[in-house]
Amino acid sequence: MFKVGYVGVIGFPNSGKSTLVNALIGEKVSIVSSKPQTTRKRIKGIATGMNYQMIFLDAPGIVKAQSGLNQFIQQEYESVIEESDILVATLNIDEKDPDKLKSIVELCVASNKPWIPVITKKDISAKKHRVQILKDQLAKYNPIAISSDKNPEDAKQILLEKLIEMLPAAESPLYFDDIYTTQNLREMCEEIVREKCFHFLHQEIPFGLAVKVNKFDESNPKLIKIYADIVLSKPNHQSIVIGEKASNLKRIGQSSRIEMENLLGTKVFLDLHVKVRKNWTKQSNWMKEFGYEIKTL
Ligand SMILES: Nc1nc2c(ncn2[C@@H]2O[C@H](COP(=O)(O)OP(=O)(O)OP(=O)(O)O)[C@@H](O)[C@H]2O)c(=O)[nH]1
Ligand SMILES: [Mg+2]
Repeated sequence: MFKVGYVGVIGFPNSGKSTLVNALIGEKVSIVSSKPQTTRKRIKGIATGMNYQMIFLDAPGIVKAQSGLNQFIQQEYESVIEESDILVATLNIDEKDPDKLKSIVELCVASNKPWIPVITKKDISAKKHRVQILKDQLAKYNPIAISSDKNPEDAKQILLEKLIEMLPAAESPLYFDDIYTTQNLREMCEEIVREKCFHFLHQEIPFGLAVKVNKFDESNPKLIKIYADIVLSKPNHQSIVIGEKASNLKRIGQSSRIEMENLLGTKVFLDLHVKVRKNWTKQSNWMKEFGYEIKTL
């Protein structure tokens, strides 16, 4: 019997959702950073086996908001919960706030869907004692502890097997077995630049930052030319992103280009500019332009 289903990965910002999805799929489908709110739009990652296909929906971290970019993010993880057959809830052992644990359990129970709590970052040695505490607290939901960053093999296999058991039966897979994400190359390149911005910039800047690829020129298969903008919501962030003698922009560009070359398997020419669209995170037309469209009910 073949099995197919959507597995929504939910949790608070920075709890290790994207790292877990990448580890389960064995490919980098979703960008990762040490700063919260890295993922903004669900990322689809696909794992296909002999008798199953799992479509992981890597959701943005849980936030509450009435407007702007955070409202989009809230709608996004809420619809991931709605559209999933199974939920995986990530709970990181270094989370200090006990209410977060409670609220994620409540969210999963209220969804009426089968779900698995996954205790993440179990390799953080200073917090090792928290693994058992969380396991005890979640005992009735059969949690799995994992360190997706380090050596995930054992726990990853157990988690995959549990998920396969829970998948609904289906006639056939939804995607060809060599497809591991539904993102196109343009979107993946935008996300790569955004990840490098998270890496090289201060915490407060990336929230108001979007990346837009304006042109993706594949006419020369040996050198793909990519023209992209880093768009900021605050004018005073421009000089910080560019840096002294353009040092930050150069670092962001260089490491983005290397990763794009790996992804595309060819040389890349990357033309990167910094622009300001004041308060774009609060304006629906600009948000839509950058791919973050709020649904009106
Ligand atoms: N030590 C350790 N760090 C981890 C592990 N998993 C993730 N991290 C780190 O935790 C940080 C956040 O990881 P992400 O995967 O981006 O977390 P996320 O839940 O997707 O975050 P948002 O998209 O912002 O909601 C990164 O710095 C990761 O390297 C783990 O198993 N062990
Ligand atoms: Mg993420």
